[in-house]
Amino acid sequence: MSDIFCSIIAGEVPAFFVYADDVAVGFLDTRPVFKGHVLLVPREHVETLSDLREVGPFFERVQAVTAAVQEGLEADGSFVAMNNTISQSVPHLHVHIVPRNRKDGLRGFFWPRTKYASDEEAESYASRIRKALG
Ligand code: DGP
Repeated sequence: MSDIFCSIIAGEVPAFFVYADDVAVGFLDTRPVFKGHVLLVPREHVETLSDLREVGPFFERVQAVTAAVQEGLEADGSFVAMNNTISQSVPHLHVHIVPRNRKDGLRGFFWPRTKYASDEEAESYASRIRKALG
C-alpha cells in the first residue's frame, strides 16, 4: 500500500518537515486551517486509528509536536483531530495539529452540533459505548 503521505515520508514528494523519527513524521498541511497546521503521520503505513499498533509511542509524538506548535508559534492553544475513513481524504492515518488563538474566528470547527432529546437518550448512547468497551 502506498499513498501521498508514504511518498512524502520516502522523500519523493516535497514537504515542509517539522518532525521525523522512526515512529512518526510531521509536516505542514498544504491547505492549512491556520498557518502552522501540522499533519503528524505514522512512518509505517497505517490507514485508520484501529490499525495503529504502537498507539502509545505515536501519541507521545502527537503530544510533543502539539506542545511545539503552541510554543513555537506562540499560540494560545490548539485543535488536535483525526478523520477516520469518513472525510479521510488520504488513506494514511494523520493527526491534524492546528494552532488556535483566542478570537481567531474559528467557530464550531467542522461540525454543526446537536442535542440529546433526553437524559435517557444520552444514557442509551453512553451504555452502547460502554458495552462495546466490555
Ligand atoms: P483529511 O481531510 O483529514 O483527510 O486531511 C488531509 C489533509 O492532507 C488535507 O488537509 C490536505 C493535506 N494534503 C493533501 N495532500 C497533501 C500533500 O501532498 N502534501 C501535504 N503537505 N498535505 C497534503
